[in-house]
Amino acid sequence: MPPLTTFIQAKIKAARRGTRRPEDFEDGRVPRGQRVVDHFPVLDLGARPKIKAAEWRLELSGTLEAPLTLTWDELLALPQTEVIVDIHCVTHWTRLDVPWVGVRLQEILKRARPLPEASHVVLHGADNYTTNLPLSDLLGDDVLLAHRVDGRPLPTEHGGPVRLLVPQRYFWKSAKWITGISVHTEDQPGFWETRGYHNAADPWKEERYARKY
Ligand SMILES: Nc1nc2c(c(=O)[nH]1)N[C@H]1C(S)=C(S)[C@@H](COP(=O)(O)O)O[C@H]1N2
Ligand SMILES: [Mo]
Repeated sequence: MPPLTTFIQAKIKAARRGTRRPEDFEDGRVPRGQRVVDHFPVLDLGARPKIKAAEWRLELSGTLEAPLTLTWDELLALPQTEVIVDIHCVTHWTRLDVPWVGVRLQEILKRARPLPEASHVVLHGADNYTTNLPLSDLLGDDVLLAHRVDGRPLPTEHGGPVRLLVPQRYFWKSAKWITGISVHTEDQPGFWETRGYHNAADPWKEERYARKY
């Protein structure tokens, strides 16, 4: 990988080549600095682990009263939720009205019972990717362990069989191939957060990078 500054600058330059449709931001629907795309870009570290649904496990560990491991069958047996949400990537693309199906993370957390001092989580992908969020960011009704998108099973390149979906944050917070959620009493910056990305990642505040590039 080239030095990070070069890498981020190249991404920003590429994104600026795109154009925005005025009608998308006039109604306040698209955050500043984003442009709407009609396709579904694939972005990751390149490993793309192939996980069979029957072999997928999600381990909830850390500051919990009832740590647990969830299987695919257990996930499907929980109440299923559909959300239609816009997703915003820090590399400046936005996809509108993306339909997802999955289980609300609050359902799982309810079972694992975070202890009173639990405040932050680290999301772990099977490719060793990590990203961090405050526990409170995961309690929204639109935060899913998603296993379907666009009316079909979540494809491997988008994090299938199961990924996290956190629509209220830039998309790097939505860990693909999710296999672990560790709950902590302190914040622990993840892969991109230790490499210059903003810790909080709210697209409506343009929290892209920890410093200006
Ligand atoms: N496990 C894992 N999750 C990941 C990543 C990754 O490299 N590994 N990349 C993140 C980034 S930077 C983005 S923009 C989105 C891209 O998701 P997509 O490929 O489905 O568009 O996944 C996020 N989740
Ligand atoms: Mo990203």
